[in-house]
Amino acid sequence: MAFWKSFQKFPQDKPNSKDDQADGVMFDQPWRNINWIKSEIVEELKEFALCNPEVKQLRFLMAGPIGGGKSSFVNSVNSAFQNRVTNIAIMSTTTNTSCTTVYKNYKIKNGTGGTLSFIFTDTMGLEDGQEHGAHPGDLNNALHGNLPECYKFNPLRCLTSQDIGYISKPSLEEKTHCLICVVSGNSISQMSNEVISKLKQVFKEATEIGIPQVVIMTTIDQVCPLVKKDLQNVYKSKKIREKMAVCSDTLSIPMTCIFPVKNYHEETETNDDIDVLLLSALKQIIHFANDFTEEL
Ligand SMILES: Nc1nc2c(ncn2[C@@H]2O[C@H](COP(=O)(O)OP(=O)(O)O)[C@@H](O)[C@H]2O)c(=O)[nH]1
Ligand SMILES: [Mg+2]
Repeated sequence: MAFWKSFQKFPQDKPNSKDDQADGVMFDQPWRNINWIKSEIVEELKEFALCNPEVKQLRFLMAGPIGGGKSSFVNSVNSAFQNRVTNIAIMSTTTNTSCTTVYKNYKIKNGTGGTLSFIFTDTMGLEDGQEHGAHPGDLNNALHGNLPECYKFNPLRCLTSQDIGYISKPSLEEKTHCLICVVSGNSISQMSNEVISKLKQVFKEATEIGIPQVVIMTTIDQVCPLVKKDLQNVYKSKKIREKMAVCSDTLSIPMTCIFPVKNYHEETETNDDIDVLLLSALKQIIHFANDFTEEL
């Protein structure tokens, strides 16, 4: 059975109040529950116990179109734990040039001198054309744990078992435990068929080896002004839900595995609501990955 089929069915939309019906933009009640108390979720994540003794660190592979917000997501999660806006993964100032060209691991500090029990691996974005962006074969390599750290992506060809640096016998810790596809909610509808097809190849490979997959939908502040004004409106906003449905249809990923977030992009100080939404998504990712390692 596919890993997501065991999750609860999607709750029914609640009917709107009269005022909201007049606007037609908000559900009366949020359709997903979020505990907006940051300290509680931070504690939960810091104390999280991994179930497979051979895996001391969960590995999350970030993939997605160029400019989707992969590097910003890593930075934002790190910022949420440090209580200050950090910049460990280089972000681009535009959405059409790839800053990330090497395969790089990012550990997240716990804020008290140690690191948390997971690492993100950031990858080059997927682009149109065979001579641009990450080669889907290399993302498949990364899923299997075959890519060495600091590997420089070559859009024209992927690493093979004949090449120097190829990890032919990866340890359980070198393998990916969750695939995180990061897309911008604001531009998902304009994503080209070629990029969608490259992404689907990676999802297919992950499905074949049983690796859980999630979609992080970024830029929700740009999708809905009511969410920009108050992030706690995220699961009341019809626009956000519509964009999530577009992500679900486009990438063939169930809604239960799609998480809308706002990354830090212009702020100089952290904000509890931004952090809670990021950390709630992270919590699900950690659970999916941990469940996966139990069966390895
Ligand atoms: N408004 C807004 N901008 C974002 C968000 N996430 C990322 N960005 C911006 O989108 C651009 C691309 O982000 P980046 O993390 O470099 O994308 P990557 O290519 O997938 O690593 C940068 O200019 C970010 O500041 C978000 O949630 N909201
Ligand atoms: Mg990047």
